Amino acid sequence: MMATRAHPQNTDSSPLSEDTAALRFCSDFVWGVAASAAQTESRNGRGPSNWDALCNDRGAMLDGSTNALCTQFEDLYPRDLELLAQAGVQAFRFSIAWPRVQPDGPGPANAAGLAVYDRMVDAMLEKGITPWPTLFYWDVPAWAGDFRQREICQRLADYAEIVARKLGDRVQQWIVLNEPNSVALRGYAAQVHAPAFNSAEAAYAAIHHQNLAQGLAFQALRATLPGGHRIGTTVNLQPVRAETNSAQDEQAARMVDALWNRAFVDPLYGKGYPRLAAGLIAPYVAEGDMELIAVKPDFLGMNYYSRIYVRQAADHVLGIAQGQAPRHLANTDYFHVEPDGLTEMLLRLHDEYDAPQLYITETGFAMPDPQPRDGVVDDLGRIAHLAGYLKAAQAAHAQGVHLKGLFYWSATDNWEWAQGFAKRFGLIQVDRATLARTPKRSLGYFADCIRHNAALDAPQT
Ligand code: IFM
Repeated sequence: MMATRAHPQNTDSSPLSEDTAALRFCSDFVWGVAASAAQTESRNGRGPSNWDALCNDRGAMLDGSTNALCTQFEDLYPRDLELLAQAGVQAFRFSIAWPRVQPDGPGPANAAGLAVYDRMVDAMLEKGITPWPTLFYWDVPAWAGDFRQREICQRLADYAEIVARKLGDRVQQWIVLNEPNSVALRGYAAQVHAPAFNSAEAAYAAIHHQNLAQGLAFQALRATLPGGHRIGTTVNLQPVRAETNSAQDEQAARMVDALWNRAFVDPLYGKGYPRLAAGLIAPYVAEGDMELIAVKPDFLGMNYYSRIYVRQAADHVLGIAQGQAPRHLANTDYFHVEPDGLTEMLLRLHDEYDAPQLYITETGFAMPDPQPRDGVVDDLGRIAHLAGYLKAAQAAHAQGVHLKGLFYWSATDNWEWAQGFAKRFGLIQVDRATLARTPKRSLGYFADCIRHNAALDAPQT
């Protein structure tokens, strides 16, 4: 077991211009990076998962890839940690693969699987990087079923307890779920993600059963972990806009806000399901569920990339489809660029949920990066977007939001689910053929921001 080394934390006192000093974050701000097991680890040594099944069914993802190897993080993480530690990164939000811990069925863990995370956590601590594991990041073991059924809730909580028993002596920051809204709506209604269902009822069940699984997992973690821990969760929160100002599109936008944002955050804080969604979800709610779900987390994680634009669409299972974003917005390879939406959502969370401690647990940019030159990938475009988002985060901090940290998505390029390897978000490039890691210039910019604890201007050249 490793002792935690103190961070080189936010102590830089080098002179900043008056303007830049105004762009500082709070003194205990956490600068981190994020990743997930299902997007970085290979299939070796773990049991089959829901995403393996989707790859097998479809033959491959859009770019012809599968998740068989990803970036082989479970073996190659020392190189990633080395580069991140050199940049001064203070925290790593990674995830534990449930199919590695319980590959074949319920009951005791697979010792070799759990040992992988034991080593990973020790390696992070040794480098002065605080581990922030996410327990459920979309990979469900094949034996555990799916979120249409209530049985999966206790299974997920049992798995969470196993991990807490093993790592709780060194891990203090825990994230229970990642983006349950993406899972429910993209996986159960839109057929984009595993398990690729196309049913409104399946999506409503998946909303409630993930919330309930989370409530049970919080209960198990709180009973198991030694003192000093903090337990939070993460939702992909996005302000919603109607594509047009027609009454139908405006109604679609209210519905998406209810199903995408509020159905996951309101019940956490004891507000129950939002009015527009409550009747749809009610068939899955049993007595006592809402009390279990109202865990009031120690912090709330928000993943933010952009706003959502929607329109009414009678031919879609939920009666709603993705709308056109305004044409003036800049685009990355995947999402459009809307830093002001980040400020908007942070202010809303602060106002509506009694000023919780907030972390931006993901934000990042998929860009068509050039080949490395002289050992570096020159990604000025990513830096410009990141600078804009950091300033937007700082604007919320300046208005009193308790913003306590930011995790860039992602540490390295990785496997972007249904998009395969085509979307590259990393601060570190991964060569697909050799898996060699090369730092990008954005890692250097991020390092400068960490050193100054501020949202710095992007370099011009
Ligand atoms: O890669 C994903 C991640 O798995 C969940 N949040 C959004 C990221 C970028 O699309």
